[in-house]
Amino acid sequence: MFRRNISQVEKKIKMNENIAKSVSKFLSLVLRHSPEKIGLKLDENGWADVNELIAKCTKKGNRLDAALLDYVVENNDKKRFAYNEDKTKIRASQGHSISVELDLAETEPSEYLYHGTVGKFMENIRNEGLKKMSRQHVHLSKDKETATKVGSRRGIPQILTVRSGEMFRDGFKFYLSENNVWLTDEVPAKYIEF
Ligand code: HQG
Repeated sequence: MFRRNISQVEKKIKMNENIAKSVSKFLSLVLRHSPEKIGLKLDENGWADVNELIAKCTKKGNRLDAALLDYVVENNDKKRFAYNEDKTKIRASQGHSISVELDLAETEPSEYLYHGTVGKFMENIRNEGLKKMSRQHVHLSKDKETATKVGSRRGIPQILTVRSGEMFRDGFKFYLSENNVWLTDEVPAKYIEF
């Protein structure tokens, strides 16, 4: 009896995790790439009005309320989303393909940062370095473990070491997103250890 209750609780937790994951995916879509999918407008700094977001997601069949949004913001594995101070607005902390001004302060990086990618991109990266591709920045990780996870999204991960300290001394700018992802405009191949 007791064991059955535990397994029901476990099932419920799993169900809630799945819901939170699908909300996170949907929020990534509308807050980073395609707000127009639900008729949402972001301001120039990437902020969406919380009430408008909830209403428009729900209207499009992705049921959302303030409590679920709070849960996702709080428990998201990468803390992808953040509220403003009075919680009337929300935005993605990084990863945009649409042009937004995140107003991040320039930050001095550690001597090395890491980038996780996959084999099929290596030849291009050797030739032309790391490019933003469809996003607003090149994304770098502070440790190899995180970079490995990033690379694994696409296949067998290949980890590149970026000489970020040297880049910074040479005048390249670095930014740290609110959820601790390092961002820069490009990484020329000469700063990459393959
Ligand atoms: C590759 C996730 C050919 C690059 C992650 C990557 C991250 C090149 C892909 C965030 C290239 C772009 C971003 C070049 C770079 N030629 N390929 N010159 N330069 N590439 O998804 O860094 O879970 O835009 O190696 O955790 O993989 O969504 O960038 O494989 O933080 O929150 O082109 O997305 O975060 O892919 O990932 P992406 P990324 P979330």
